Amino acid sequence: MKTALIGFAGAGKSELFAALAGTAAPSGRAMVKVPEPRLTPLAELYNPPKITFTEIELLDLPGAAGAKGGGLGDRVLNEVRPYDCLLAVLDGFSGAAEPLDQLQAMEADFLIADLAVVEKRLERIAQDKKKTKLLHDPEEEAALLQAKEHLDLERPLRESEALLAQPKLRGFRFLSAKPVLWAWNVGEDKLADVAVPEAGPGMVHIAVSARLERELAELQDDEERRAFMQDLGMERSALDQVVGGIYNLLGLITFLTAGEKEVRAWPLRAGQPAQEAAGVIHSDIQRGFIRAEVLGWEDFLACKTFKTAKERGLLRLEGKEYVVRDGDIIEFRFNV
Ligand SMILES: Nc1nc2c(ncn2[C@@H]2O[C@H](COP(=O)(O)OP(=O)(O)O)[C@@H](O)[C@H]2O)c(=O)[nH]1
Ligand SMILES: [Mg+2]
Repeated sequence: MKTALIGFAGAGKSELFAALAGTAAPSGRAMVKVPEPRLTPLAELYNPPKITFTEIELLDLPGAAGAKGGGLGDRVLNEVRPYDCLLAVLDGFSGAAEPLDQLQAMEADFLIADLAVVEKRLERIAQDKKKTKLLHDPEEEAALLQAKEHLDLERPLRESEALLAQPKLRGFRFLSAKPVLWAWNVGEDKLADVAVPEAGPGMVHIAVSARLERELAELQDDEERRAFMQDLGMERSALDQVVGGIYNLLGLITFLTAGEKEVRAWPLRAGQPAQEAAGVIHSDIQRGFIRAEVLGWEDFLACKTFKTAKERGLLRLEGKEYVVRDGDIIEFRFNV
């Protein structure tokens, strides 16, 4: 869940970063708590000393990152390469450049950078082939040629499920293969009536005002924040939209654990079985998995306590193949 901000200079990346990370965070890198309102009733029930949220690692490259009108630059592109997801900020407030032009310029930079990687590798393969057949991996070469064909058509790799699933391509960490959350940073007065494009394969669009969000993040009081949002007609905070977008793009759901010591939210890829969920907590729990005691979120809300849930037969015993659902409260039984 490592996410990097990207965009041309002055697009509002640092402003948005400050809004998401909380203004107290030093600029550059931050762990951002994923809002999880379902932890509140669980915390009220158990009153534990520890309430733990899932966190997203957020990177805002310091310094001049990409000149307006120019490209993003190799330094920026290389630094975001290890990240799972890109939060691409488009300047829609200053009027300096059309946000759609910025989006297309960034897409072009991703494609050109990926093509350069593919071509360099293919050249290397051609050289190796001349020297000795032993070094040659025909599957890798075929995969690279397919990727090249796709990129030559000016299509980002994230649009091809087959290429994304190709194990021989994974190690290259292609930029155009990364899921992108496009944040249209519009002027504070236009927030209410801006329309962003529909989501596409591997991409989601949100409208934010980084400036307003930063001011919002500075308010300590929840009530004050709610009033501020209501006054401005803001339905969801940038944090909620960004987190929602990232979870969407990465195909993540949340499961919960609850007890006297800690209540906690955990991320899991949708469709994963209980034994994988156990592994998110600890490899010992995964290895020694016996069964999972599961209470669905709606059932918890209806029962209020685990005792009542048990009496009503809603506390389920599930095996390792059980596919975890969003909001499941799980207690794992295991032996080590
Ligand atoms: N009016 C307005 N100004 C903004 C907004 N977002 C950023 N800015 C300003 O634009 C300038 C560049 O923003 P910054 O976050 O530093 O851009 P970065 O280069 O992408 O990190 C700063 O002076 C910000 O205060 C916005 O939503 N509205
Ligand atoms: Mg900046």
